[in-house]
Amino acid sequence: MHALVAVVMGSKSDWPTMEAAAEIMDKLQVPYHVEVVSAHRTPDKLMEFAATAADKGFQVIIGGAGGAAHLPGMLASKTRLPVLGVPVQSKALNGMDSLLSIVQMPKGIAVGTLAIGTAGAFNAGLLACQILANHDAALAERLEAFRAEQTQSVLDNPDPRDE
Ligand code: RP5
Repeated sequence: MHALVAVVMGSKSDWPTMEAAAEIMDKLQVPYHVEVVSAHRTPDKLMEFAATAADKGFQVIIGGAGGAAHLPGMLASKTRLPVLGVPVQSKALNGMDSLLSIVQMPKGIAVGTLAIGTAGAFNAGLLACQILANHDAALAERLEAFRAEQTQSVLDNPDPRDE
């Protein structure tokens, strides 16, 4: 099936974080594409990727990067597709640098910024599924089932001392 979501990241080193986005999309059966596209090291590739993403059939782009994390904003500047930004946790500043780089977009070009690290990556995948579910009833059902299962799991395990 054709990939509807593009998951791009600045470096291979971002994959241990970004695979959380793939995890939830696998669970919800949403086809995605994964690729390293660096704003700093491969700027021409970045521009080309973003400029052609909509024509390739992608509907959402997830961009993960750490440090001076220009990737999501630069992607957003060259595509009308919704871009979800994931701040990867950096070693020097624990991801605060990544977060502020991604979240502080000037007015006029939007990036939806998620939390730092794997929770943000997972939620970016989840949010991409929610966006797609507006026009996909079967996916909407799978999303409802995922949420019901999550709720039930919490209700079934109220004692915090249990494993
Ligand atoms: C960013 O620099 C990447 O997104 C990554 O989070 C960070 C470090 O990259 P590597 O030096 O590990 O390739 O561009």
